[in-house]
Amino acid sequence: MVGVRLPEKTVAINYEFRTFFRFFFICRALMGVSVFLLRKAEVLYTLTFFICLPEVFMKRYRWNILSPDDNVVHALSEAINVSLPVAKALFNRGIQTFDEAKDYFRSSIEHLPSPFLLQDMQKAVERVCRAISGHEKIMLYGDYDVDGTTGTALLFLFLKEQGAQVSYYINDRFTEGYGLSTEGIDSAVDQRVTLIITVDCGIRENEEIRRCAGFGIDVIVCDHHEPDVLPPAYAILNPKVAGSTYPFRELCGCGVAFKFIQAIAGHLNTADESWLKYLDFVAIATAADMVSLESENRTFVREGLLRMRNNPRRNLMAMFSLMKVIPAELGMFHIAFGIAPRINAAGRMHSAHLAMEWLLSDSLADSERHAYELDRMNSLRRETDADIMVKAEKMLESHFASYCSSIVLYDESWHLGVLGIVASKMIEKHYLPTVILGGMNGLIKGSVRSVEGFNIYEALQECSDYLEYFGGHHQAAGVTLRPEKFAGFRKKFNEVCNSLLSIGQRQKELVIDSKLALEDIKANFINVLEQFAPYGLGNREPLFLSEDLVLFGEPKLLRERHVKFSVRDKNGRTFDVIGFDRPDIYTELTARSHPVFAMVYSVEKRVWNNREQWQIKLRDLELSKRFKV
Ligand SMILES: [Mn+2]
Repeated sequence: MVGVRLPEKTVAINYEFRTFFRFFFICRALMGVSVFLLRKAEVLYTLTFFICLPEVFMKRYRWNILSPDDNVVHALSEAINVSLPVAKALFNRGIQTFDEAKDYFRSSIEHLPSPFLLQDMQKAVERVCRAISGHEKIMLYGDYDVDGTTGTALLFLFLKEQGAQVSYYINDRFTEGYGLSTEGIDSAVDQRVTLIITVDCGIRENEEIRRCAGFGIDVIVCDHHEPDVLPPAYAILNPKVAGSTYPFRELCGCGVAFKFIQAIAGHLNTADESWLKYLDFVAIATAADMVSLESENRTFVREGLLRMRNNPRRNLMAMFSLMKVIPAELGMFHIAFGIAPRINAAGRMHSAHLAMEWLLSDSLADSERHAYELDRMNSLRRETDADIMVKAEKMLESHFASYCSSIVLYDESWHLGVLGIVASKMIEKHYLPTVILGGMNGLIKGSVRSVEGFNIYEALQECSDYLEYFGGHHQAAGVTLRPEKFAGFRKKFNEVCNSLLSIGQRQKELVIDSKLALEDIKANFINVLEQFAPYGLGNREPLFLSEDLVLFGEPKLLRERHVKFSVRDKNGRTFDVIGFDRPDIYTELTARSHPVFAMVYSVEKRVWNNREQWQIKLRDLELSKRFKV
C-alpha cells in the first residue's frame, strides 16, 4: 500500500494497516540496528519495545457503535419486556413499537401479501390456465444459478401436478451466457411451444421477447431484476416494475415464481399445501441470492427452514447426508455454505442441468445419484478456486508494489466459472475493489467485486475505453477485454479506485448494536436474541461490544486457524470465546502477558452432546492502551 494519499488530519495507522506495519517494522529494525551498533545496553531496546507495542495490534475493522434514541429504546424495552441491549438491537433494525416487534418476531404464512397485488398477475394466471386446459406446450426458461434453477424446478413440479405439458430450458453459462438465447428460442420453436415463462431473467431482454412474439410464442416474465424499458411480454411479474402496488420489492426470482404458483393455486382452488410445499426451494433461493431478509423473505426463510428440518424432501435428505448435517440442526449457514454452492457448482463446472435433475429427482436412488454428482462438482469447484487463490496471492506481492487501491489479476488458464468466488475471497482478505480475470477464445473475461458502498459499475464506466463489454451493478459486475488492453485497464482501474475510494471505504465496518456487560448474557437474553434469526442482508446478526476484559487461562489455536480462549470481566464473569479464522488474534494474545482488551462479538446458543452451551463468537478485538506489564 505504498503511495496512498491520506488527508493529514487522519491518523494513518487506523486505516493503513499495511503501511503502518511496514513503517513499524522498519523503525524497529532501524532501532535494533542502531542499538546494536552503539552497543547500548539491552535496556534501551526493551524500552523501544514497550513504547511501540501497545500500538502494534490494530483491530481489523472500523467499529461503528450505533447510538439509538434513548427514550424510544426505554419505552420499547418496557413494552415488550426485553433488556435494553435487545431493545437497542431492535431499534437498529427499524423496530420501534410493540406491533412492529410482533411482526418481526411472529411473521407467518397467513400474513403473506396477496400475489394478485403484483401487476399483471391476473392476466398471467389466466394465460397459464388456458395453456393447461388447452394442452399447450409451456417452456420454463430459467437462469443457471440457485435462484433460477430452484424457481424453475418449483414451477415445473407445480404445473406438472396441475396437468400442464411443461418443459424447461437452462442456458449454458459459457456458450450462451445470461438470459434468453437464440439457441433457447430456437429450441422452443422446434418443440412447438406457445408459452414461455422466464424465471430470474427476461426483464431487460426486449429484443429476444419480441422475437418470441414473432414466432407466436407468448412470454410471461417472472423476474426480480431492475427493469428498464419494459419488454413486449404478454405479462410481466416483477415487484420492481414502476407503479407496482406490491408491498415488498425484494423478492428473489424464485420468490416471484412462488407468488405465481400461489396465485394459480388460488385460481384453480387447489389445497394450500400444493404450493406451500415449495417453501423449502424458496428459502434456499432467498438465502442464496443476496436479497434482503426482511418482511416476506424472512417468512420464506423461516418457514422453509422449518420444513427442511422437520420433513425434508428426499433429494434434500440425500444432500444433507453428504454434507453430514442432521436435518434438525439445519441453519442458514448450511444453505449458504453447503446447499447453494453445490447447486451452483453444476453450472460453474459442467452444466446447470445436473442441478435441475437433482432438484426434480424424487426416488431415493435418483436423489442419491444426483446429490452425489453435485457434491463431486462442488469438490472440483473447491479445488479449482483454492488453486487460483494460491496463485493469486503470490501475484499480489508484485501487484501491491505498483498498485495500492485495487486488485486486478489475470491468468489465461483460470477457470471462468469460479472467478467470482475468488474475487469475493480476495475482498474478504484484502478489502479492495477486485477484478479477477481468465482467458476465453482470445479474449480476457472475468468478475468484478466491490467493497461496501463503492459503486463498481461507475468505476468501470470510467474505464470503458479499455473494455469490450461490461455489465452488472453496484457490488458485482462482469467484464470482457482484449489482451492488449489489459495493462492499460489495470492502471486506469487503479487510478479510478484511488480517486473515488473514500478513507472509510478502505476498511470494512462492523456495525455494533450495543455495549454489553458479560453478566447480562443470560438465558432470557439469548432466547430473545435467537428469534432475530434468520440473518443475512437487511437483517444482520446483532453484534455487541464488551470492554476491559482479561484472559482466563491460555488461548488455543484450533486447526491453525481459529482462536479459542476464555475471558473474564471486572466482575469476575467468565465466558468461552471462539474466533473463526483469526489466528492473528491468537498470536497477539499469546505474545504479551496479561493483555486487557475490548471485543466485538455475537452470542449464540449451541447444543453440544445434548447440553446447551452459550458461546461468544468473536468478530474483532482491540488491545487496551492501559495494558499491564
Ligand atoms: Mn436472482
